[in-house]
Amino acid sequence: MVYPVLKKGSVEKRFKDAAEVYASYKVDVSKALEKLKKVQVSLHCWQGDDVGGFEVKEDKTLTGGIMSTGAFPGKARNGEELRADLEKAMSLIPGKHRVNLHAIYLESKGKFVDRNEIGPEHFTEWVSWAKKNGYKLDFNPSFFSHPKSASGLTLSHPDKNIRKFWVEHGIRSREIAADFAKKLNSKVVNNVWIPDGAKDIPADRWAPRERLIESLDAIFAKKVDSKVKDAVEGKVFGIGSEEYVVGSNEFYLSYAITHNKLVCMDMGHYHPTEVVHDKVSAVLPFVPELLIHVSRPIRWDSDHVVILNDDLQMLAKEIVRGNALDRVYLATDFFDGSINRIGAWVTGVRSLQKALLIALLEPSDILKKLELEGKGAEKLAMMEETKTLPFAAVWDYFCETAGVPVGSAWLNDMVDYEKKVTSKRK
Ligand code: RNT
Ligand code: ZN
Repeated sequence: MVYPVLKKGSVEKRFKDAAEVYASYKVDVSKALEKLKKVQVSLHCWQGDDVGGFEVKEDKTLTGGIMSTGAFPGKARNGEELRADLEKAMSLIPGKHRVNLHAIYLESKGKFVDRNEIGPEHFTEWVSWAKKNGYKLDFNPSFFSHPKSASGLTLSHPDKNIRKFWVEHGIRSREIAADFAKKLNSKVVNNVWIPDGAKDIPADRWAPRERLIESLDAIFAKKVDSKVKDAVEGKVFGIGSEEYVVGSNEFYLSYAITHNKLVCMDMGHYHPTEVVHDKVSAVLPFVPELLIHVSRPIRWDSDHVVILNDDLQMLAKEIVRGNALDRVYLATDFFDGSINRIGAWVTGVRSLQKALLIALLEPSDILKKLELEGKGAEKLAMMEETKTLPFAAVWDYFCETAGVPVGSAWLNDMVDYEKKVTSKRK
C-alpha cells in the first residue's frame, strides 16, 4: 500500500486556521514550536537489535530480568548496520536528537574485550558518526548478559572480586561518557541500571544494599568532566527479581538526593497503577535534574513501543506545566523485536513529540486560574475541550517545516528501506 502524501500547501493552510483557534485561548503556537524544536530526545540504540550488542562472543542471550520478544527479520548485526538504521529513523523524526548507547555496543575489531577492559577506543566509530551527523551521544554501562551477572547480582554481589569487576566496568563507562562529552562538546547522560535482586524472600535485604552503596561510591569517586551527568535507575521488580530489587526506587531516590545524582525514572518500573507523571514535581525539587526512560509497560515492564496514550500525555504536561523541559532528559527505552524496528523507533519518538506539542499548546494559564478560583466544572470542561483542539495541524506543520514526511507518509520510507535494506539481512 502507498501511504497518503498530502498536497503541497494544504499543511500550511490548516496550520494557519489552527493557530487562530489556539490564539483565541491565548496560546502562541510559534512559541510552542520553538520550544518543541529544542527538545532533544535520546534515541536508544538497543531497539535496533533487540538489546544484543556487538561483543565478540558466542552467547548473546539477553539476561538481567529484561526481555525482547519477537523475531522480525532484519535486525542490525553490526555497528555499520545499526548506524544506518538509526540514520534512517532520524530522517523520519523532526528535529535534531541524541543517540543513547550501551556499553555492549562497543566495536573491538573482532577481538573479545571484556566489560572491565572497555575504553573510548572502542567507540571511535560511534563518535565520528555522531560528529558527522550532528548527533550527541549518551551512555549506559551494561550490567547484564554476562557470565559474571549470571547469579543475578553485580554491584551488590557478596564476592568482592565480582563486585570489583563491575565497579571497574562502571568507572570505565564513565570515562567513555567523559570522552564523548569532550569530543562532541556536549552533556552526556551516563545511566546506571543493574539487575540485582532476588526471586524469593531474601534472608538479608540489608547487606546487598550496603554493598551497592559502596560500589556506587567507588564508581563515582573520580571527578570527571562536569558535562557527564550520572543517573541511577531503580525498579520495582524484574523477571527473576520479583521479591527483592537491591536498587529499588526508594534506594536510588535516596542515593541520588544525597549524592547529587540524577534520578532515572522508567515508566515501566513502578506498580501497574502508579504513574510517573505525578513524580516529576515531587522529585525534581530535590535533585539537580531528572532522566525519564520513556517506555510503555503492559501488565509488567514489557517495554512496548511508546504511543500517544494518557500516560505519555500526562508526563509531557507535567514537565511543560512545571517549565522543566531544560531539567528533564527524555530517553526512549523500549524493545519490541516483533515489528519493523525502524518503525518502532519512529513511532515512539514521534508519539513523544506529539505529547510534548499537545502539552506546549495547552492553555495552562487558564486552567491554573480556574483551579485557583475554585471553578472546578469549568476547569474540567476546559481540560476536556482542549483535548480536541486542532493540534494535528500544528504537528503536520512542524514535520513539514522540519523537512520530514507529514502524517503516515513516513511509512512509505520505512517500507522502502525494509524492502531494499533490512529484509536482505539473513
Ligand atoms: C531495565 C531498564 C534499563 C534497560 C536498558 C537496556 O529494566 O529499563 O534501562 O531497559 O538499560
Ligand atoms: Zn529503563
